[in-house]
Amino acid sequence: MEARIIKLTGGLYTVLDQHGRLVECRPLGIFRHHNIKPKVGDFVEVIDQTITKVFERKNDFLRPAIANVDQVLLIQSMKEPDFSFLLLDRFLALIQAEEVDPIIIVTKTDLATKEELIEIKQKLDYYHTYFPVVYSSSKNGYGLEEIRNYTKGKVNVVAGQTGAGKSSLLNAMDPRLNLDTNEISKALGRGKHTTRTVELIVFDGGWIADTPGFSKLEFEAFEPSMLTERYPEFESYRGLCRFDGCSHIHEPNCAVKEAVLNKRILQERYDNYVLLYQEIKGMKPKYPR
Ligand SMILES: Nc1nc2c(ncn2[C@@H]2O[C@H](COP(=O)(O)OP(=O)(O)OP(=O)(O)O)[C@@H](O)[C@H]2O)c(=O)[nH]1
Ligand SMILES: [Mg+2]
Ligand SMILES: [Zn+2]
Repeated sequence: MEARIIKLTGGLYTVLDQHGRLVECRPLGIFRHHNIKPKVGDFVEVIDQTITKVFERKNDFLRPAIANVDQVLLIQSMKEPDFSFLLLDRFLALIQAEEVDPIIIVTKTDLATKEELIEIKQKLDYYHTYFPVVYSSSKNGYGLEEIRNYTKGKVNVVAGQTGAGKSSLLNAMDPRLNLDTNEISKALGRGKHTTRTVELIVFDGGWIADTPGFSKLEFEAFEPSMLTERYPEFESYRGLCRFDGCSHIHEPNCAVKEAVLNKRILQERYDNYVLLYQEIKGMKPKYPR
C-alpha cells in the first residue's frame, strides 16, 4: 500500500494511506544499516504497519527534516526580532532546493511605522523581481488573503527565525490549527522554540508544516560553487565572466561584479553573497570528494 508520512514522533511514523486512513508504523530495521531514514513528506510503501520502501524524493531538507515540498514560506518580522537582510539571504540560499519556490512573507507590519515600511519595501522591491513578496500582520489580518493565493493546494513549509510569527500567521489563516505560540521575550529568553515537532497538517486544500525557528542558522555542507545557482539574479550573467567557474569574488573581468558596480545587482545582496561564500568555503566537507 502506498502512503505518505505526515508525522514523526519518537521513532513512530504516522502515514496517510490511499483510503485517507491514518496508520502508525515503524520502518524496516534494515533501513538503519543502509542509512535510510524516512522523513515527513515521504511517499512510502507500507505493509503490515511497517514502512518497507521510501520512494524517490523530489527534494529533501535536512533541517527541518522534510521531503517533497512545493514551497517554503520564508517568514521574517518587521520588528521583534528586527528585519535582517543577511538572515533573508541566508535562508534564501539554504532553501532553494530542487523544485521549491520560496515566498518571502514580512510579518508584524502592524508594529512598524509607515517610514520603516517604506524603507524595507524599497529594498524588497529588488527581491520581488525574483521571488513573491507579501506583507502581512497576524494581528489585524493584513495580507492573509494574498498569502492564500500561493498556499492553496500546495505542500507548504514555513521557515524563519524563532519569534518571527510563523505559528501565529498559520493560526490567523486557519484558527482551527490552534498551534502553540509564545511571547517573543520568553521564547528568546529561554532559548527554546515554541514549535518542536515537524508534522504535515491539512491546510487550505493542501498541507502545511509549521517548524521550529532557528536562533542560529547554519549551512549544511555544500559546494561553495553551488551558491551562485541560488542567486537567481546571477543567472543572466552566466558564461559572461572571463573565467569558467568564476566565484564572482576575486577574479578579474567578472560580469557579476560589473553588474554590482552598475547597480543592476543590489550591493548589499552581493556583500551577503561574499560573506556566505566564505562561510561555506571555510567549512569542512562532510564527505571526501
Ligand atoms: N504585533 C504582532 N505580533 C505578532 C504578530 N505575529 C506574531 N506576533 C507575536 O510574536 C510572538 C511570537 O510568535 P510565534 O508565532 O510564536 O513565533 P514562531 O515564529 O512560531 O516562533 P517559534 O515557534 O519559536 O519558531 C508572539 O508573542 C505573537 O503574538 C503580528 O503580526 N503582529
Ligand atoms: Mg512556532
Ligand atoms: Zn564572475
